[in-house]
Amino acid sequence: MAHNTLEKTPVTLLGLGAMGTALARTWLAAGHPLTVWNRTPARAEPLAAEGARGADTAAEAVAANTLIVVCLLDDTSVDQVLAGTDLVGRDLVNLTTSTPDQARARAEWARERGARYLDGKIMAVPPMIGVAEAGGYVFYSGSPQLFELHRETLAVPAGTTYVGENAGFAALYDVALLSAMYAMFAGATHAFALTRKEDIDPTALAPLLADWLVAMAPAVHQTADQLRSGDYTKGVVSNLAMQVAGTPTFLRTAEEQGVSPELLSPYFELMRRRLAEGSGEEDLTGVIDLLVR
Ligand code: FVH
Repeated sequence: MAHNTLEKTPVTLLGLGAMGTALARTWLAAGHPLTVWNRTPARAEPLAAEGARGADTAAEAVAANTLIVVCLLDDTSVDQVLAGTDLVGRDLVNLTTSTPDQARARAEWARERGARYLDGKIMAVPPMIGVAEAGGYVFYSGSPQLFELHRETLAVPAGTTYVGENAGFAALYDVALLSAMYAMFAGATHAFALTRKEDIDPTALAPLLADWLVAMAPAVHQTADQLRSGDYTKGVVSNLAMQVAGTPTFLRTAEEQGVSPELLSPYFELMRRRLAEGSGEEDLTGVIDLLVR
């Protein structure tokens, strides 16, 4: 289908790594006039052939449009790339991974340079970009007016989830979800290690693991309800005392299988500490209080 590019918001994109390139292709496919710049110019060439305008410098790319999207390696590279650019009157959308404090500092940095700022954190890998059914989305935080103004353009590569005016919140949600993901990967790593030396096909274990993790995931809703009410015994099915009593079985199985318990032990230790405080009738929720003290 032909697109009328005159109706589409022009976009400048700085950073054409795996993610930047995927983003660029979706805006081009949707008919947005696109200006691109990358430190290594060769990465812009295929996109130029697909209709993007390649800028020679980051400053030239920033001068070309009002909406500037940045997708670089880290906050330091954002500093380096934007250093020589004039951001006055620009709408800066930064999709680069950072900490919440870095995002808030970048918002203030942009404001001092006369730009409006929106922080974005991408909950997707490059193949999910532009594929609506893949479920990828981007957390946005910062100026609500800027989000509304550019919502349609920002929704082209992936879904949009606005999480508040505090510019650090997109990064906080991002790191919270990814931290949970790494803990899940750690659990799966331990499970595969336990069975590694046996005549057990990992491809037979994998679907069982995946189904079990999916079945257990809704437990986070009960955790959230307990945190909100402050009653960690509400709706408890398997209390802390029972779960701690089971931990020697896990540790002994690891030993029997010749597997290091180093991924499991820190969590078990926290469970034991919470139990020692007299919280045996609670859920695991009380461990959160041990962490934030
Ligand atoms: N790829 C992924 O799976 C994840 C998914 C979730 C979000 N992340 C974040 O997205 C940012 C960009 O990631 P990426 O996948 O595009 O990363 P790379 O392919 O490594 O490309 C990095 C780009 O950054 C440029 N760059 C790096 N350092 C500098 C610098 N000092 N000055 C200028 N540009 C710099 C690099 O340029 P070049 O190497 O091609 O010259 C690439 O354009 C990132 O925050 C992820 O955490 C992706």
